[in-house]
Amino acid sequence: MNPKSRNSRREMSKALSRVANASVSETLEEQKSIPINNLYRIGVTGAPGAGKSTLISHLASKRVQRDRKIGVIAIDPTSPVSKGSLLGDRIRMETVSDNPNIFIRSIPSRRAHDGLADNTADILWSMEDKNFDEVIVETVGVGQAEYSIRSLVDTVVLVLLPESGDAIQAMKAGILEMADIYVVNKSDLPGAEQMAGDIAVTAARKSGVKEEWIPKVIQTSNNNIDSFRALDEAIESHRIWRSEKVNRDEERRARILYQVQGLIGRRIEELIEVLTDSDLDKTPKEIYEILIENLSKFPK
Ligand SMILES: Nc1nc2c(ncn2[C@@H]2O[C@H](COP(=O)(O)OP(=O)(O)OP(=O)(O)O)[C@@H](O)[C@H]2O)c(=O)[nH]1
Ligand SMILES: [Mg+2]
Repeated sequence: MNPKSRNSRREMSKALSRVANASVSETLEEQKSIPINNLYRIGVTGAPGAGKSTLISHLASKRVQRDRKIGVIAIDPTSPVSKGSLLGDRIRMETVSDNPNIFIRSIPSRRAHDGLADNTADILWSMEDKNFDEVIVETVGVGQAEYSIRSLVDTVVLVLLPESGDAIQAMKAGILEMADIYVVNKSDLPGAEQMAGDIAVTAARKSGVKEEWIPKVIQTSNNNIDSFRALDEAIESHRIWRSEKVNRDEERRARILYQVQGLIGRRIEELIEVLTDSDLDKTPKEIYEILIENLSKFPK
């Protein structure tokens, strides 16, 4: 599929909707080959309002200049009341949405509470054969302790705000060991320089092991478009570093395990939804056995 034509964009959109709305059984039917993992995956995470979407629009326009086709998957919080997704409100990517080599799609987070959607792994899997070179995933703005994105992407970018106490919290939560690139965003606000310095010192100290990646710290601002070039370059160095250092087989196994755990979790949810009142009038052990029996019947 060539994302350049308008028609194929529509088809891509349809294909992704199909995966996004698929039952577990339908999803498994689609997944008949071992994942190839050719798509370079960038995850962008950080607190609500940190400027993730704005940053991604700048980043995507830098990445396409490297002659790559970019997919953007923005996970949108699903309102617990309406079960609908607050689509559109969070996406500040109008400036790049017309670029034929950038494809943007929102995905509702549904049942998940970890900043991803419960089918993110399947959606990324389905993007592998759609002629993209890279995908950028925006997580829901979560508390910083949530770090599931690490399991699914190659490069994790954590977006922080100056003077928000984010840096101190991040250090406490051990998050400085988990991101590859730290962005002090909105660096037009006071305190950015100081914060970037503090993080850089801590990050360098933590990755004392030789050959290990030393996380980069970048300051960006929407008011200074040029600042996103440094982010693009930091991502590129991490991509190259990984291509030499990371064991791809191990990584593929870890990802497929994560994906299958997600599928089993979703399947159990599906089975719970169809339990009847008379099932629920039984003992926990009996209900457990009903669930396990139904789980074992699947797939036919
Ligand atoms: N001062 C300043 N404001 C910014 C900057 N970047 C984004 N903003 C503003 O910050 C607000 C949030 O931006 P978004 O890009 O929607 O942030 P987000 O992290 O995607 O937000 P959620 O997806 O809702 O968690 C908007 O009002 C932006 O205009 C920046 O560099 N400096
Ligand atoms: Mg956003």
